[in-house]
Amino acid sequence: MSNALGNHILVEFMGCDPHIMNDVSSIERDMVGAAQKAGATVINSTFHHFSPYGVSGVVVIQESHLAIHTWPEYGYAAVDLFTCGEMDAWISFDYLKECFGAKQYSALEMKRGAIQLLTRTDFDLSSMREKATEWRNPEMYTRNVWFTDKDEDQALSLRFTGEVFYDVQSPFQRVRIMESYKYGKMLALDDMVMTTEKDEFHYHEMISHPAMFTHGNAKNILVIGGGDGGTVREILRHEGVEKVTMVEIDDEVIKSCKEFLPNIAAAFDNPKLELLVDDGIAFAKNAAPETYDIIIVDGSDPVGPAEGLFSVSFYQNCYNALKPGGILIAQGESPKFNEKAFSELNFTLRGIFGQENAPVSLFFVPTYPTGMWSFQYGLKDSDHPKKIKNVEEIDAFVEAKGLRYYNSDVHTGSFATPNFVKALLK
Ligand code: SPD
Repeated sequence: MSNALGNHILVEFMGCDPHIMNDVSSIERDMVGAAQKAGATVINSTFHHFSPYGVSGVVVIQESHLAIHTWPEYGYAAVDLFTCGEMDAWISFDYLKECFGAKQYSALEMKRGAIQLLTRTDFDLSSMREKATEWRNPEMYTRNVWFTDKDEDQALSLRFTGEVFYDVQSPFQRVRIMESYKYGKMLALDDMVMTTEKDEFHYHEMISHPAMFTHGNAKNILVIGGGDGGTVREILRHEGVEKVTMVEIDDEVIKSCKEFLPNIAAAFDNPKLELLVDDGIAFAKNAAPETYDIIIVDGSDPVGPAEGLFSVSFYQNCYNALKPGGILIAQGESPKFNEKAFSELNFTLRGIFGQENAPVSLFFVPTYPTGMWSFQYGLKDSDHPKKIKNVEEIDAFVEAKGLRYYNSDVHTGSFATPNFVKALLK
């Protein structure tokens, strides 16, 4: 009989593959695998990714727990293998060493709960038996793997199943399609949620229809970004549209969404669409003056390849490429999450289009940090989108197309500006 309740191995894994150390999904799989390899019964797993670097997680096993904290930038993982009973945690150690590609390692083994120091008091176990039987079923363990989109101070976390359908580092960004429990499959670029199966309609209906109905007769439309295809799908619902040119810089976004998010990437075969895999910033610079009725900038957040989509020169080029009466609409960030980017973009648009010609529309996306998001407009002598004349036409369209977010009330209401937003825009 052992003279201790448990055995604790404190492990230092060094020189590990930094990409693995930053990949919450594969770390969860490896930690659960390490437990199972050693014959443990897994009860549940909880893993979180921290932006930009690091993963923490625990696998609770009937024989105690396995825990990890990683520092990808140092290729380092601190791992605890705490076991009791007959389980040999060194089997888990060997398994993880291989999975993480650790070049160096050290381990400190210590006994926990020295019997000589403890006094035993037995409980009445009869009421606990049913629960204990459940725990013994290894197929029933719960996984808690969390994807977190965050800045330094706040975050949005989605629990995902751990399934990763697509994971490619393109020349521009890491493109992933993962599965979340609540919102279905999700496109993430680097560590930011772009769209999900279950709430994509909020964003895609609101980036498209308010501008289309404000204009009233848009025929030639330019979409910059929007590689998932949701924006062009909505624009092409309008029968009067003659041509949509879409310029997406990253082919991996298009490929991944065509394969795994076909309901969003649903209009790529439409003959009115010209799809260019190219730099949208350069495209706008070279565009012929007064060409487009509407320009839509469906870009990512202002880091990485989308940074230039927030610059003065880019919006000046868009202004030039719009016809008189044309409308620009841009992904405008959040007044509660990226206050600086939100207000700077509005300042830029007011400087180019005029003080009264850069209204902001607010809408709700449950899978973006804070949930409150915006589109920002540049009106080149067009009507103000708040003053809609075609309510019946809008509502008939909404009904016919089965829209789930946009309607004429939402159209007008989205241009109402809360006081704290007004203050940000001063
Ligand atoms: N933080 C998310 C910013 C929105 C980026 N665009 C989403 C693309 C959907 N077509």
